[in-house]
Amino acid sequence: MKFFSFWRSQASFRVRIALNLKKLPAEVVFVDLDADAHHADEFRRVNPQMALPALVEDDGTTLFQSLAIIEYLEETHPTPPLLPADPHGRARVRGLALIVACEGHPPLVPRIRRYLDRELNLRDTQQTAWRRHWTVETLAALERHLARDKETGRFCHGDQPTLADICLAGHATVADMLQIDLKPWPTVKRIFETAMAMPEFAKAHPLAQPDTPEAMRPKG
Ligand SMILES: N[C@@H](CCC(=O)N[C@@H](CS)C(=O)NCC(=O)O)C(=O)O
Repeated sequence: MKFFSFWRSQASFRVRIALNLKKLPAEVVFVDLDADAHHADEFRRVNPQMALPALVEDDGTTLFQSLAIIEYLEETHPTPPLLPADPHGRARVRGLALIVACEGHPPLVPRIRRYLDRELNLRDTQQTAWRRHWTVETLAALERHLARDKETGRFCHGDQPTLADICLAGHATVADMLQIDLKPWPTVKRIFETAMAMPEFAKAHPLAQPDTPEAMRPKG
């Protein structure tokens, strides 16, 4: 498998975690979003949407959209499961995941930021306020669900990581990078810390990738 990824990409981070949890090796192809490599013909042929991640199987089957890729990995490599066995549980886990992937993440992606910058002429402070606003909204929505529901365990749904934890970890990492303290959302904070203590999550962290710029790597 070839996995097209960028260190800072939250959606790539999700697939990295799923690949690690399922112990699936993949050859990583680094696509530098900062250098606009996702707009080059070479990558456009892989994903005409020009967004990361993408996964290409050895037979050439090409997958795009992180949640679709993870669901494909779940169906082709069911162990360990990233979705619960019961329909209600699956719907809850997908619902939590979609709070992040469909609501929280889209306002933060580079093409939206580029539009705010170039078309709407928003200054840096306004753009930071935008990013913080949507990040906090999503943290609050997750917390309200997780703190209320009896299904919440060590992880978002019971005591094993699921697709919901993969998405929560990505979003909480973005919050961390925006220097948002997670204290007001204690359930999110606890689950984030539990997840990141697992090597499968920690190794997938944006600051621990081969293409992470040296200056961004944690010191010491
Ligand atoms: N919903 C998509 C998001 C894809 C996406 O927007 N990826 C970002 C990186 S996290 C990207 O490649 N953006 C390029 C751009 O916005 O120009 C998924 O989950 O895969």
